[in-house]
Amino acid sequence: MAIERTFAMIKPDGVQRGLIGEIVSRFEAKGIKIIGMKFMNVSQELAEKHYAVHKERPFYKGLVGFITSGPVVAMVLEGEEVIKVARSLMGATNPVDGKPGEIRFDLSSHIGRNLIHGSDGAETAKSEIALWFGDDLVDWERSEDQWVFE
Ligand code: IDP
Ligand code: MG
Repeated sequence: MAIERTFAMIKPDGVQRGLIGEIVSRFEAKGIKIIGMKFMNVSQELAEKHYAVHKERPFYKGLVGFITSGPVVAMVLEGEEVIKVARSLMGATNPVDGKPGEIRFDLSSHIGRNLIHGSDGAETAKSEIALWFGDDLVDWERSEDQWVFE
C-alpha cells in the first residue's frame, strides 16, 4: 500500500458555477479521504508562489489573475496512490483533450477554465500542502476505511 497525500483546489470557476459538491463527491465516491479543506480567497502572494513554476509562460499573468478573482476550495486528499489517482479523476489539462468521466471533460470546456488543480508529483504535493495548509490537517478515523482498503 502506498498511502499518499496530495493537494487539490477547486478554482474560482468551479465555485462560481456551483460545482463544489459535484467535484468533491467524485473524490469521496472514489474512496479518497479528505484531511484538509478550506473555502478561501487567494492572495496575490499565495497565487504567485503556487504558480511560480509557470512564471515564464504567456498565460501566467492571466492564471494568477483568475485564481485570485474569487474564492476557491483548497483541499488535502489522502488515499492509495492519490497523487496519480486524483490527477486521473481531474483529467487532461485541456478539457477538450480529455475523456468522458473526467471532471474537466465532463464539466468544463476551456483550458483557462478547467475547474480544478491537482499536484503533479510527490515533491509538488509536499510543497503545495505545506504552502496552503502548513500543519493544519485533520487526523481522523474513517469508519468506511475497512471497506475501501484491504
Ligand atoms: P495542470 O493544471 O493540468 O497541472 P499545468 O500545465 O500545470 O496544468 O498548467 C496550470 C494551469 O494553467 C492549467 O490548469 C490551466 O488552467 C492553465 N494553463 C495551462 N496551459 C495553458 C494555456 O496554454 N493557456 C491558458 N491556460 C493554460
Ligand atoms: Mg500543474
